[in-house]
Amino acid sequence: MKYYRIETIYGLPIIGVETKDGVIENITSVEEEIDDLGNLIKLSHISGIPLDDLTKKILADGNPEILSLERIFKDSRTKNGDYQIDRPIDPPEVWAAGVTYKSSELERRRESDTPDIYSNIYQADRPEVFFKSTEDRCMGPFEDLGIRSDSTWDVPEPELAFVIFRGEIIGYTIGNDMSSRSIEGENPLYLPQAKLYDLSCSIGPCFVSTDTIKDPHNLEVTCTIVRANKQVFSGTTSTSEMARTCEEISDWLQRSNTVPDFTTVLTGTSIVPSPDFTLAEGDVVKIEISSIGILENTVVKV
Ligand code: DO4
Ligand code: MG
Repeated sequence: MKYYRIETIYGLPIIGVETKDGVIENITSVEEEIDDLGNLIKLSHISGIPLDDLTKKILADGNPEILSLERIFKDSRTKNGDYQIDRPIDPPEVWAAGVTYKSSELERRRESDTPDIYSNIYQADRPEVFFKSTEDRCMGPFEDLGIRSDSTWDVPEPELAFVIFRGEIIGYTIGNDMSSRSIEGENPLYLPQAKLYDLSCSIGPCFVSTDTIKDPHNLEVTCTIVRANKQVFSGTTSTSEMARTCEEISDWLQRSNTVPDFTTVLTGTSIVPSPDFTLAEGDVVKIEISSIGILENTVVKV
């Protein structure tokens, strides 16, 4: 099932569950204490009932309010109206894996004076895992995303993301690992500055449980960038091209490193715009992953 976190015009948070294409059932209208996805996930953990089964039971036992996803998206895009979509969860930490796809390795070799480090890590047992974002730098759907004022070459990185609870992967969302290629290309030791700055990450639009996505390694990923109403970039890939599994990344991340519940992990990109492309203020970046949805953000300078 797909879980959306929505804020109503009265400032009340609700959890909407997409039970049919475009149809949202408001689970909070049935159980008012379930106004946060974290509460529902904790309840599922305590009761031992799988998340989607518990959700179906709660919805079937009540009379949930029905909402339209199209309407919620329209309100959120215009930042006007009764419903504003939020990040599906508040991640206390966001981590990311890198060079998990061949194309990422090749593109980074091209931009770097030390290309071998990328080939080495692509082949090594230990993956590249880096700290990507804090909760306050991680944005939600339809919010602004940043490009650094001291960077000259900037790209979005469309990535499948997974969410960890009690050490286990419990579901998936979409992540945008915004990156400065000029800063990373100058020296790989600048990676934290290329990756972590104001508005440098987004997740959403929803959370999909592992009960629903049983195989995360066969999802289609598409990224489009629209500038002044004209599409200026489009790329497609599949998570089947990923050289590592989500479980493997999660295992390496958590070796001698306890991560808090709802830590979110981006799994790497394989869609890289050509070297003559850089993001500009006002660009709209849309990332679509099959079985999840579309994460849309607008670019601003920070
Ligand atoms: O090594 C730099 C970062 C790689 C990355 O973010 C990716 O491959 O997605
Ligand atoms: Mg990345």
